[in-house]
Amino acid sequence: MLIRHTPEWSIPEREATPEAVFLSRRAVIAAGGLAVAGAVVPCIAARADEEDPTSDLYPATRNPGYVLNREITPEALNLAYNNFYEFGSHKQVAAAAQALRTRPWEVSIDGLVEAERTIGIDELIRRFPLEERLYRLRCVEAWAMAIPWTGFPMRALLDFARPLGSAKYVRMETFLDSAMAPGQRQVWYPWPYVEGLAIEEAANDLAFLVTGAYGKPLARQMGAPLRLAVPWKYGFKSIKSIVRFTFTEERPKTFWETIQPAEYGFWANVNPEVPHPRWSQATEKILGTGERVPTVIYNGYGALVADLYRNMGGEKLFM
Ligand SMILES: Nc1nc2c(c(=O)[nH]1)N[C@H]1C(S)=C(S)[C@@H](COP(=O)(O)O)O[C@H]1N2
Ligand SMILES: [Mo]
Repeated sequence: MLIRHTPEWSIPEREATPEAVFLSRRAVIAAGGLAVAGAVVPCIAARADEEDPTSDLYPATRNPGYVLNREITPEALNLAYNNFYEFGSHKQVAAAAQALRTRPWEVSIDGLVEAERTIGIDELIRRFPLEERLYRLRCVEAWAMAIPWTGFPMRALLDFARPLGSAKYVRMETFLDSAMAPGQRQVWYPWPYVEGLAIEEAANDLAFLVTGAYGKPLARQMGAPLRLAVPWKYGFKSIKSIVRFTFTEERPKTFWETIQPAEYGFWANVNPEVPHPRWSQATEKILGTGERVPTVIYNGYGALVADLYRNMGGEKLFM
């Protein structure tokens, strides 16, 4: 029998649980109780940094083409509030995620490509010039952050992968290791986490493969050593800890689409006018500020991406 599982973000009282707990902790920090963030969070970051064989690449030069009209989310907040179901279906996964072993780490490129191959993460990262970009992140749960990512355009990976003309999509997969990631022992989830993009989306300037954030190698809880950032789409499209890129003719079935097809589609472009079946997407909470602001179509990136979807009537572009 298929167990119908409800994702954590669909629990109606979600506003009242982990986030409220977190934000009240923030209030403590703001009031001078720095011991909490000071003692715990930077240690987590420092550990990831020390062990990383690519630390010499950071900080990378900021690309001035990507600017924000909101403040960067404080790093400590970003390190302590994550969605990474491999380490738990709640936001406080940072400590558990330190079990993620990020070396050795191999990335496979397969499917409809000129030549399938596997490449070590350090060789992969060093192939491409890294740059910093300031991007928004809008979770489907209606909270938002703004993050200084470091990485390289996904188009550079496409050039390296040399997909065949018949490839229409790129499917991405997260690691699978339930000994390391306790969430993967929750067998009702369709592990490994899978996401996908149309080739044209992956080739868009905005699609970014992330190797770092806040001027250093990516923290484990943020999806080290390699994740996606597609800021015009809901956050669940931005898959973490990628081990595989597969080029396909058929549209891949994603993790959340497999779990709840009526609520989480393939395209998942941000749109304030298309509510989630169980809550509005009209506004979003900017984490760390207490502010709630109107959501913008394509999360404000329409000038760069709206053309991708011009002739796609009939597709559910916004779920
Ligand atoms: N492998 C994997 N990738 C994932 C997730 C996940 O649970 N597992 N969560 C997604 C969701 S819902 C969001 S909002 C973002 C959160 O990224 P952050 O924790 O760095 O803010 O990662 C996305 N990528
Ligand atoms: Mo999300």
